[in-house]
Amino acid sequence: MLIKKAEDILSSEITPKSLYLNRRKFLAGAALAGAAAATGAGLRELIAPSTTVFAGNKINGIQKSPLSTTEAVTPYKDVTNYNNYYEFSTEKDEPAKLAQKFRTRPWKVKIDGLVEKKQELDVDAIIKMAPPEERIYRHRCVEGWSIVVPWIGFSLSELIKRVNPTSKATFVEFTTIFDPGQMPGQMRNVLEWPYVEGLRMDEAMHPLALLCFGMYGEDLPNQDGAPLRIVVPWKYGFKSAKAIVKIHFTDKQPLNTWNISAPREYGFYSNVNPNVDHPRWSQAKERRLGEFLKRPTLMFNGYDQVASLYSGMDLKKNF
Ligand SMILES: Nc1nc2c(c(=O)[nH]1)N[C@H]1C(S)=C(S)[C@@H](COP(=O)(O)O)O[C@H]1N2
Ligand SMILES: [Mo]
Repeated sequence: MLIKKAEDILSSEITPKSLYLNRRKFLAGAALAGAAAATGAGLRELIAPSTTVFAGNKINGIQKSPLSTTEAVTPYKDVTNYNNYYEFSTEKDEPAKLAQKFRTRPWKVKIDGLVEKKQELDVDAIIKMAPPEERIYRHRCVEGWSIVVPWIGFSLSELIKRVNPTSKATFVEFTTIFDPGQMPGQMRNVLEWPYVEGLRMDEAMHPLALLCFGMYGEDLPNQDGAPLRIVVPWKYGFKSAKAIVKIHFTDKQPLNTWNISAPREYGFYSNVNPNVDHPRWSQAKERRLGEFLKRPTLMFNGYDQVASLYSGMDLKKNF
């Protein structure tokens, strides 16, 4: 699982293997355990919120983000059983089953291109870079359905600012793992593999752009993009690449997978826009999973705070 479970801390750090620890660490551990016993609080609750601790598969110490919507959260079973994940299947009810045994550890993410600190990072090191937040976002698929999800992660900018892109880097490209042995969809040519997505640097640095590793208080389920994905709530869902293994900084606009597959239908920007129809259907309305009546789709999916990123741009041309 992600990082450490409370059980692991108890067994390997406080009791038997405490001998391996230096004295200070041992005393700190003993003090914690003592305080836990004294107050009747679980050890988990006493661990500082800045420490990400996954107890069982629950994520503790999560901060609630002010960037969350107050709309009703979509039921977990809908969000985890209705997925677009073409590496596994083009059917939305199949990734839940087909991704079950997908291996999400060990997992490395390569940082390269126009960046000072080129490196390969372990996903668990990435997760520990900044305190986890719960961000409840609307998510609108280009196909006309939407969900509201309590994602867990932190702003993508937290990672980007730690790796120092050079001043030439104007775009960021995200690449999904290529592993046809584990991902049956990659044995077929339904899309060009691996799945690639990209953002302009200012979009990637916007605080709403989320580097995501959990949801509903738990690890990200495999079908939702474990162990690490991007979530860009003001753009159509396909911009939010799952299971990423590479973050590449570049001075050229990345060719994103859906744009390669059908350039007239899927652009690079793909901002949610009720005024620009998909060539084959209207984008004016959406159906929230679990609801019967359609609701109007909002410009930028309701995230008006990103509008200034596109001032002066023709969003009909740059769809
Ligand atoms: N690697 C990868 N990422 C992907 C996709 C995909 O097929 N492969 N589908 C995209 C689309 S079209 C949508 S709508 C969202 C769905 O995310 P969810 O299943 O967590 O709701 O993932 C996006 N990210
Ligand atoms: Mo989508």
